[in-house]
Order: sequence, then C-alpha cells, then structure tokens
Amino acid sequence: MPALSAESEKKLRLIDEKLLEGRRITVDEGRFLYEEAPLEWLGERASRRRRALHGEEAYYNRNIHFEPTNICIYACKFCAFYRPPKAAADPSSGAWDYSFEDLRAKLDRYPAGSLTEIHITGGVHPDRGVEYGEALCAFIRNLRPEVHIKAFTAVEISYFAKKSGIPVAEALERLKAAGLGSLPGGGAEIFDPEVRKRIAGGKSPAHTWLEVHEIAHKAGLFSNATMLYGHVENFGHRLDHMLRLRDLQDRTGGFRAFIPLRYRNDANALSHLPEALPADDLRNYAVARLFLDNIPHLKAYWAMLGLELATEALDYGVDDLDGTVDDTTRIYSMAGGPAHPTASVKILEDAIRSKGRVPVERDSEYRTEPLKSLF
Ligand code: V47
Ligand code: SF4
Repeated sequence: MPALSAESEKKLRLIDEKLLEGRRITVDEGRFLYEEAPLEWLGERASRRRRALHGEEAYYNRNIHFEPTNICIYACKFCAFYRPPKAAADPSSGAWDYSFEDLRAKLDRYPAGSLTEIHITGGVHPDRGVEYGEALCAFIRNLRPEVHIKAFTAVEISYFAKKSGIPVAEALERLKAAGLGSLPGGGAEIFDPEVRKRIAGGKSPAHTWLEVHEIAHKAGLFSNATMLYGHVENFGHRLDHMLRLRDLQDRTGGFRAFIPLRYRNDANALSHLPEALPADDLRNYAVARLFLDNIPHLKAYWAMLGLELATEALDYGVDDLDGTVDDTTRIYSMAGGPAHPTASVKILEDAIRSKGRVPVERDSEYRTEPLKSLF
C-alpha cells in the first residue's frame, strides 16, 4: 500500500481519536479504513478494542455440526454443497438426507460431557415445515439434554413457517419449546439487494433474514450473524451489511458473534472468481471489529479459513475460533476449505497460546464459569 497523503494521515488520526473516545465510526470512515488504513494500524486498533472487551482471553467450544440434508430448493451461485430436489433419487448425484437414526449413531460417538453444542444447518428441503424442526430438536434434547442446540438459519426458519402456514414468531416459539437454544448466523450472505440477487437468486431477501433474527431475539433466543465476502461485492456493500446488523443489535442486543465468511471458490457457479487473499481477510476482521462496536464476539471460523489463518486473525480483533468440529461439516470442504476439519481441544488451545493469549472454553452463550463445574 502506498504511503498515505497528509490528508489521509489526518483522517486516520481523527478516526483514532473517535475510537479512543468510544465513539462510533460511520460508513464513510469504515470505507476509508478498508481502502487506505495500513494493515498494521488496523491490527493494533482492533486488538485494542478486543482487549477492552475480552482482555487476553480467546474462546473455543466443543461442538459438532449436523447437516441433515443438502437437498435445497434454492441454488445459490456460491454454494458447492446443495443438490436440487430432483437429484434426491439419483445415488450418483451426491445428494444426502440423513435420518434421525443416522443422527443417533453420530451422537453415540460422543461420550456424555464431551460436547456442549450441536450446530445444525443444511439445505432447504421442499417437504419440511416446522414439524420437522421440532421433531429434530426434541429428538436431540431427549438423547442429549445437556447439549445446546444451535440450529436452522433464518432462511430455513422462514421456509419452515411458510410451509407450515404459520407466522415466523409461532415457528420460533414452537422450536424453542422443542429445545432450540439459538440460531446460527448463516443465510445472511450480503444484504444489498442487487448483490444478493446476483449470488443468491431467489433466496429470502435481507429484510426476511433480519426480521427472523429480530423475532428470535424478542422470543429470548440469541443468535449469530455471518457475512459472505470476497465475491462480487465491494466495501460499500460490506459496510451496508454491517450497518444493518449494528442497527438491529442496537434494538435487540441479541447477537452474540459476528462471523465473516470468505467466499471459497471450488465447485460452484462462481468458481471463475478468485478468492480474497489472507491480507484481505485480516483487514476485514479488523474493520468489522471497529465498525461493529455492539456485537461482543468476532469469530474466525477456522473450519472455513484453515487454522493457521484463523490463528493469525487473533491479532486483528478476533476473540473466538469456533470449536472442535470433528470433521462433521461439508459446506466448506466441498467449496475448497480444509478437507477434514477437526481440531482437538489441545490443538485449539495451542493455537491460541501461540499468540500469547489465554485459551478459554466457552458454552454457546459465551459463558465460561458454569463449564468449570459441569465437566
Ligand atoms: O450462509 C456456503 C456459507 C453459510 C460457501 O453461527 C460459504 O456460529 C464460503 O451458518 N464459501 C452457512 N462460505 C454456515 C453458517 C455458519 C458457519 C460458521 C459458524 C456459524 C455460527 C454459522 O455458509 C451460508 C454461506 O454464507 N457458505 N458456501 C462458500 N462457497
Ligand atoms: Fe441452499 Fe444454503 Fe446452499 Fe443457498 S447456501 S443453495 S440456501 S444450501
């Protein structure tokens, strides 16, 4: 990056003053940070903010994923994971649809107390309404009452409600009663309507995603938020996305973590696009940490990024690496992420220590104290 002009140096100083006083930065200032701030400067400021929030602690959890099906009514261009409903009957198509007994076999591999969370996302299956979601949550709660169920993106929940002919609020209340603990952040992609149309076709629009999360927060469920970046969007679109999240968080306080997801370009309809470079990823984490001043946690999802780069991101505002995962997700491996994402507690703790930080196991709500007495 070329040396900064005197005017840019001045802008940077003013932003720094604002940050030091705990004042919010604007979209224009965020854009300036993306375009002109030196990466080292960003890392230092994002670390300062992270330290104020979490000290030297960096978090992980013991989780697995369950992806019930990859059959999906949508056909997002960035997605290497989905198969269209007509492929369901063709064994060579790579489509899958696991039964509850498959899930039982999976959970049986984990002794009591070895997991705190199951993360569930998958394709939007044409035949499934809220009854399916309720039955799945109830099945898990019955088998493993101690495991937090973080399940169903806003896109899946919106379809459950539509299919069952009920309002989203009722769908969420029913899922919560069946054992749902929180919502993962997926399905957000990029909120800008033009970009969303280009990469995610007919999928639920931004306002639906935001409404589902707002209703969930009001129902006492917390949630995460993702942002898919590094495809056809620009910095303005990223800031628009984060601004909408910041506004919603001001109203509800229900988001726990923000999870930027770098577009991976294997085996999907946008494969001609190059991927973002590691320096872009680090810049993005740092700007997110500074702009999204009201979402407490910033997660580098190592199963998408690789553990090395996720560890590097700890120096750019990140305080959470996600969990052990144990090779239970295929969304990223099918698109070019690590082929068999699995990490032991020791691997995650060593990664965190390698950055001079203190590893802390958390539960899904980022509580750390109860864990010490639970296990
Ligand atoms: O919304 C799909 C992304 C998301 C690709 O809440 C891709 O803790 C990159 O919900 N390249 C679903 N990303 C995953 C999700 C999630 C992941 C990690 C943590 C949490 C959490 C939630 O996966 C989708 C989409 O944005 N995705 N394909 C791809 N080619
Ligand atoms: Fe379906 Fe989700 Fe893939 Fe889009 S990202 S095609 S909604 S599985």
